[in-house]
Amino acid sequence: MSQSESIRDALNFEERIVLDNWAHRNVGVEDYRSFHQKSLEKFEEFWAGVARELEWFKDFEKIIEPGEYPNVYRWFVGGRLNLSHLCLDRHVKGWRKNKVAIIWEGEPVKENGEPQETRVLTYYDLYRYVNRVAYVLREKLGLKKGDRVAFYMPMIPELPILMLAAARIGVIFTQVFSGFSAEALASRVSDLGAKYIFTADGYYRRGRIVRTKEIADKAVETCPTVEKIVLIRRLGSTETPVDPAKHVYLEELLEDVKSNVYVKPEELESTDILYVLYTSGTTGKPKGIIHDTGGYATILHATMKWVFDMRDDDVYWCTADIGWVTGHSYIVFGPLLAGATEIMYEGAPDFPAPDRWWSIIERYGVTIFYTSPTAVRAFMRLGTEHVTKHDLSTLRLIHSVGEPINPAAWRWLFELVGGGRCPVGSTWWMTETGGILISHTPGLKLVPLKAGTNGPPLPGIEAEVVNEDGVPVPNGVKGYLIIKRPWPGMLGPPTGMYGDPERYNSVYFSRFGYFFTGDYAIRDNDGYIWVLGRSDEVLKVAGHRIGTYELESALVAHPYVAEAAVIGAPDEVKGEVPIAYVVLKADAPASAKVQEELRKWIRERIGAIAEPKSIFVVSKLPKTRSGKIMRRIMRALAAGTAIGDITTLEDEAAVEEVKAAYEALMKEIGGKTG
Ligand code: 6R9
Repeated sequence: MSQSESIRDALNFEERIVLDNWAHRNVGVEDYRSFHQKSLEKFEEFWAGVARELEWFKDFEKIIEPGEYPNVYRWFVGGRLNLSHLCLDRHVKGWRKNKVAIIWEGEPVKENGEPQETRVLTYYDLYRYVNRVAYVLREKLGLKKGDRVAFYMPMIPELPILMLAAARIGVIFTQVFSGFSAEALASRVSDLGAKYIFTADGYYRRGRIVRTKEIADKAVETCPTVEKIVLIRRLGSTETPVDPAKHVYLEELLEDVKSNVYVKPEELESTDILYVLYTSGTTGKPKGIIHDTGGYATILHATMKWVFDMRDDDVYWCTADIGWVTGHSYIVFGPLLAGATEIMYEGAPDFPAPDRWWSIIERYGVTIFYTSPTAVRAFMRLGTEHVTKHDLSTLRLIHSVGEPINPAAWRWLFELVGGGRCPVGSTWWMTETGGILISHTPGLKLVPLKAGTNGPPLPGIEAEVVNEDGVPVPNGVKGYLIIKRPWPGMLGPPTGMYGDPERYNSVYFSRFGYFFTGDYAIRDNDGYIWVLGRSDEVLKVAGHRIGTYELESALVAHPYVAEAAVIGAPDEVKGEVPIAYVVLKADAPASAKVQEELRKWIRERIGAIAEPKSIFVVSKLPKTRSGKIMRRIMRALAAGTAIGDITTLEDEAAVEEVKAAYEALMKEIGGKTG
């Protein structure tokens, strides 16, 4: 089998477009390879050079050194800096002072279809607002360096403002996605030991109001460390009941704070924690991924240049939610570090009409667009006219993120959205990596674009594809993606994972001795990486990361459920969707309502994004003789591929049952999963 055949095979691609005469191609793959090689040979100097392009209060003395625990590294040791200073003060000292930083658009529209609310914040506006909020945090809420807070915030400008205000005074924050349930919020708040939860009275999503305050109220019942809930008025309504013992409005705290108050940015150590972001793993509760200050700033600075080629006249739009790492890095800190003008949108992509996104691109003249394959596939179903009726000719660069991009989605972005002019990349990275590590680099003008690949590893990044034994596989062969050297932006000191250095090591380093991403990948003869998807029990549902283990734990916590197994099944739009098989307890009521009840339970325990597409009640799960649930078999059934060897199975009848349940559903709905 030729190399390209095996890649096609692995990715199930019928077609791959290789744009050899790409406009952004200045030099060939060979030149990139030697450039990349040099960056690795002079690894420390290379990263030091990138880091020194930022403004440091105090230069670092050491580029990298091992931390207290194995595989934890301290980057730019001795250096002092502050992200709030880099994103704001640095810009307002110069000509960017009155440059637009954020153009925000709320979801609700007027009768004529125009947005009801937009807010335009210049760098100076942001700077003033952040200083006032930082003052409130420090002087009125008594927060100081090293304290922890939680944000449970929707997509309104106060979220980046809170993040920058916390960063300004060295307060560690975690932002919890506003679609998560009270229970998911509570577990993150408790793990971090947050003193306050900041949330909005509510927000708009697809024409409905989501009352985040009510969810936060429920969450704090089990969070003893929380002193108060600080509310941000988004709905503007007076109907939100507040209890002065439990709640305070940020607005009120700001009332008597001078408009020109200045809070000096803390001179933080490069190794100080900026934030903790919780993400799903294969076992146990969500993991608190630590990001440091100096390394994180460096990877973001580098990737804004190399990957996004950010220029001062660009209008940049990343469509993610700030609740996920993409929003942290590429809505808040990355673009603001780069002094960009960016769009921030509150609501659903297709509300009130399927052209909302394309109308936003036209109305603000967006030039750089960062989005996800799931969103593209959802739009593809709605027809092309919603896109073509808008003038998208301002766009010059498009990237996607979150999951592998399929050829049809790539083509749609390239031809329809980008008009055949714009490079369309697929940037690979993870919550754990802090920033993009594998991508085309239009800003370096070094690599020819190849459709559908992630691209070569960025300069200074050493990635490898290995087999079970950690031995590199030949080009064109599927293996596991590992990152062989530490990189700036990696999980930060002191423990990599918040409060759990052992788990940090066992999850990422025990298998290969190097950082294991959890992904399958192929490297081609040009050295480009094609990430194929997760090799473990982590799902990417509509690009959102969800652990099957979290879902299973939630299901077995229900009084009716004895056992549960959750797998990912292929889905045309969302890429993957959870499917659950449950064995009920003997005394559980035999009722068709059980499924509905369990769905509701998942929504309450985790959030609507984790709701299984189907829940099957079976009498037993396929297990090995040692009692391990054979998810491989269940996945094969759901994907319609060969089941393979089942000789290790404890009871073959269980397979038949799972298969029958699945087929019955297929018959009922007539075709694809759903
Ligand atoms: C940024 C983000 C990480 C997982 C990662 C991989 C998948 C992300 C990808 C991609 C193929 C891309 N992934 N980008 N797969 N091509 N361009 O998504 O972080 O939520 O932590 O997920 O997402 O499987 O391991 P996170």
